[in-house]
Amino acid sequence: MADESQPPRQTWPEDFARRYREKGYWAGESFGDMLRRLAEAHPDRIAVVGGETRLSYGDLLAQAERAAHGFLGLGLAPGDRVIVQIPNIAGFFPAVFGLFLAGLIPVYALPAHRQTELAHFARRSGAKALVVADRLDGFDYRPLARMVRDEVPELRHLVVIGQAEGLIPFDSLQGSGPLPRVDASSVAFMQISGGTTGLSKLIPRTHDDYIYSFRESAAICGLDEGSVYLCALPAAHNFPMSSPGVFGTLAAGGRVVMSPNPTPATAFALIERERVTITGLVPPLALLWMQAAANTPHDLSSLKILQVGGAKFTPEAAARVKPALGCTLQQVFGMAEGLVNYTRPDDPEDIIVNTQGRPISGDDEVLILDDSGQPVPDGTPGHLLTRGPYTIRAYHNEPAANARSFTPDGFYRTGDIVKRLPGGYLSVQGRAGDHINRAGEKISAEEIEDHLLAHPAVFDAAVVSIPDAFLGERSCAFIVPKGEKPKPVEIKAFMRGRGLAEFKVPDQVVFVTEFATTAVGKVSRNTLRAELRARYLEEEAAK
Ligand code: OOB
Repeated sequence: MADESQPPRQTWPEDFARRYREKGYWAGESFGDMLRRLAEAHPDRIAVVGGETRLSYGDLLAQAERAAHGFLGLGLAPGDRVIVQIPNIAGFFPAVFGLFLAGLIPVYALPAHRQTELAHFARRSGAKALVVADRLDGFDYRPLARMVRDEVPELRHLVVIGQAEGLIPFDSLQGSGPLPRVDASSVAFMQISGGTTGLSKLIPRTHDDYIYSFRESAAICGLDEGSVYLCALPAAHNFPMSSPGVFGTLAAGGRVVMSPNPTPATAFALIERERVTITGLVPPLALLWMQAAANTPHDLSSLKILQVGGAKFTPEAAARVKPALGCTLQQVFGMAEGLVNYTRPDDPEDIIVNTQGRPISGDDEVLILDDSGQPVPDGTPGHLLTRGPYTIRAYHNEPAANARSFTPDGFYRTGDIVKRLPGGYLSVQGRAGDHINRAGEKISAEEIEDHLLAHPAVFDAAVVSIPDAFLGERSCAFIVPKGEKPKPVEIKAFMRGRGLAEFKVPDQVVFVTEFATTAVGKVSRNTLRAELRARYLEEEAAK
């Protein structure tokens, strides 16, 4: 039985760790030490802009140190986990660097997550505290925080950035004196996996491995002190966090601008005002931006690189980025578990438009295998497996999932089907697992089916992805009712009532009288999902 009270551990075998250190990938610097170094080098330079708040590197360190003392003053001890659910505001940084400096381990939730997800993260991580911002877009995070604590009482401390209303105000955290020494080889934080099966898993990332990934990403993107990164996607997601994202920008001494939402109206004004040079989007947002750029009053000429990733960007759309926005496209194919691929800014147009890039590191090992586990020749699609200096070797406390997701010699089975092109560039062809990639948000079919089965009128349910012109994929729930059909809106309302992130509510509900069975009994869930999907698409095409 997994012991949730234990802190997460670094999972590379010692010989690999030694090699990654010898090669200089793992530099032995913690997040806290990185911030101390940056603040010393340029204390007055602006590091973070969010709303009307502008924090210099010096301000950021001072606020983070105060917070670190305050967190420890609550009775938290180095190694304890703290769930962080903070939207794109300047306050994200003093909070997470405060945790890093105290040796506490942030567990990053997305602003879209609700009670069911947060309670799951709290249980799985053994978290003792939760940090939220008071409100966002009319949603109040304080009652949500209280509900999660009622469900998981071990989550003792609820800290609020903004109006605390009886909870612990973030601004009240303070103290002084020495802070603990934090080992760079230890786990710095945990991120949430998109999850191909069941509930989200926790991904432990070390200071060493993560800092390597964003330092190198910043170099690939040519970031320097003049770079201004617009964080338009939720900062807690791996792409805007580290590819090179907010941390890569800070590591390069640049400036991070937090956009409260990714709409062209909000983002274009910020690009103009702050002279933004680089940003990252998921494909549907890139389409929206290209459309909006045609008649915007805003000056977008400072933007040099638009990164697009999280889901497949079609070559047709990719070819339009430069004409529409006047900047270079960078395709980004990555995963929170580690491996990130980029097209390079000086790659030929053909590579930029038609591939999802190549790995960050010369020590990223990439295997592309057929169904029987044999390597396929270049140009042939196969299963992508990977191992390397910033790809995890195990999820936190998930023995069964680890046995499925990692080979005995430590390769991560990504679930993606790719082909390798000359130069080591990868082209993503599809996916082997059953999740829905809805505009970059990953939804596990199994997780949604389990919730649907809890509805009293549902006899059986299968959730599949359906191609969608805007979202890339949308979710469709096929339901066999017990008797009378409930209304699709009722099913959706029921799912919302389950305390799930809104993006997990099925986009479409289709009732069927039964699911196919074979002579030997029920077909596998994967086959069933594939059949339902194929039949649906055939019927749509015939309309
Ligand atoms: C990023 O991370 P996750 O963990 O939300 O999702 C990873 C999965 C990949 O395994 C792949 O299935 C899909 O998202 N994906 C793409 C893609 N980028 C990610 N599929 C096709 N084309 C792409 N360009 O999504 C993520 C993490 C870091 C950087 C960028 C994306």
